[in-house]
Order: sequence, then structure tokens, then C-alpha cells
Amino acid sequence: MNSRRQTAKGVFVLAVLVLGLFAAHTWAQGTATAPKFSVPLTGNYGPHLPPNIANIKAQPYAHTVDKLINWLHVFMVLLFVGWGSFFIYCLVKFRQRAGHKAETRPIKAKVSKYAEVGVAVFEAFLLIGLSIPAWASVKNDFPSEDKNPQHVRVLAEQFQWNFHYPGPDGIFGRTSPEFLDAASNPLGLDPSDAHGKDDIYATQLHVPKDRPVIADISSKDVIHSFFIPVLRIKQDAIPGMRIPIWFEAGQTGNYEIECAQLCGNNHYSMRALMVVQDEAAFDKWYAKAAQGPEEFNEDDLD
Ligand SMILES: [Cu+2]
Repeated sequence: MNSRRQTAKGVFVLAVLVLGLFAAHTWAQGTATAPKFSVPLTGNYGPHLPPNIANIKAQPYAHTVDKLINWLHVFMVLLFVGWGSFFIYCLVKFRQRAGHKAETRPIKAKVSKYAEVGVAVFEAFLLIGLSIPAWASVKNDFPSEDKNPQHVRVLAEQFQWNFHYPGPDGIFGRTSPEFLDAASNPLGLDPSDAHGKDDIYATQLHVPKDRPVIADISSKDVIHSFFIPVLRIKQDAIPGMRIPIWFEAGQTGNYEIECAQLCGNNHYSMRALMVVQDEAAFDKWYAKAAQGPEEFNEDDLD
């Protein structure tokens, strides 16, 4: 009787949970629609990994990230098949039946020990062989100034990405939260700083092909995560911190930037376009954008 009551209670809690999730989902869908890009994305994002457009010679960690993901998939399939088969074998072999007596002493088999050592060795390979070198490259191998990296600041907010370029003088204007205004000053530029006069504000990330980019990631409000799937780079955007990342695109086109951190109700709509251009087209865009927003049309990409 008692267990039946418990089952009923469990079913009730589950039903409330499912109904609640369904209601929240329906409500969230009604509140906003994801922004559509003004241009189609380049390349087939595919069922497995999106295209990898990193300049692999300059940014080898993008290749290591793919290797790591592929190895993990192989490893997980092996574990799933191995443990799944063992589980089914045990269900059949040790089922309760007439004339069969339970054996409660621990088994003394060598095969389980070998399996566990094998798993540990493989995990060490994933960590020491792939993850740590890739992480070290992301964090330590910043392109030097003689490679002429393009500097950009990425400022996240609910639910939009803002991009800040230093303009033709190459120096970022001073910014401070006290100057922030969503409509007239989305970057919080100090109007009295001359270096800020030529700074560029954009809602699309323009980057040159085959030239490194150093991006400083920050946020105005909550924690977001700046994610460019086609470049295999992801970095949390944290209020009060400016965290640098670097990458180098090796293929022109239009690609998606996402927010990879659940940052609020409209998190799913927090996308932006990354436009990779060859050097001449990028320079043209840069010069035009520096003249000020009123003469600059975001849709005018090339
Ligand atoms: Cu976000």
C-alpha cells in the first residue's frame, strides 16, 4: 500500500514538472523571435561539426579541438557498447531463478582492473595529449605585435553583442560605465577623449582573413559566453573583467557568433554575424565605419 502511494506521488510530481516545463516553453516562445541575419551563412554547418575555417597553420589549436571532440566520440561509443553489453550479460546471467543462489562475496577478476586502467590511460591521453596543449595555445600563444593583429573589444549585453574597434589611430578611446547609454553611447566612450573620436561601434564582427585577431571579451550585465563555432573558440564574458582571446580566420564568408552561456530569457536570440573579409575589403569597411554610424550601413558588407 505504502509503495503504491509513493508511486502515485512520484507520478504526480513528474506530471507537474512536465506541465510546468511545457508552459514555460510556450510562454518563452511567445515573447521573442530570434534575429535573422541579413545575409546567408557560408558553408554547411552539418550534423557533426560546423566547418572549421581557422587558418590552421597560424591557429593550430582549432585542429586539436576537433581531434579532441572526435576522440571523445569514439571513446564514448566504446564505453557505451562495452558497459551496455556487460550490463545486459549481468541481467541475464544473475537473474533470479529456481536453483540459483545469490553470491554476495566480491569477485576476484583481473579483467575489470585492466578495463579501469585502460580507461584511466585513455583519459590521461585526452587531458595531457590534447586538452592541456590546446588550452596552453589559447592562453599563451598570443600573436606578437609584429604580426599586425587586429584588436577588437567585445562587449556583451542582454541580449546583444557589441564590437568596438580603435579606429584609424589604433588607440581605443577611454570607456567608463558612467557614459553608457543604450541608444547614443552603447560602448560607454568618454566624449572628452580624442582617441575615442574615430572609434568604431558595430553589431557585426568584421575580421580580416589570414591576419590574427586579438579580442578582449567583457560584459555589461550578466555572464555571457562568446562563441565562434567555426573558429573553435569560446570564452566567458564576465562583468568587470576584460579577457583576451585570439584567433585567425583563413576563409572569407559570413559566419555565426553565439552566446554559449544561459544568460536570461532571450539567451537563444543572442547571435551576431562574423564577416571574414580579405584585407582590401576589410580596410574599406574599416575606413568607412570610422567615419561615423550615420554614413555607415551594416548591410553594406563588401
Ligand atoms: Cu548571453
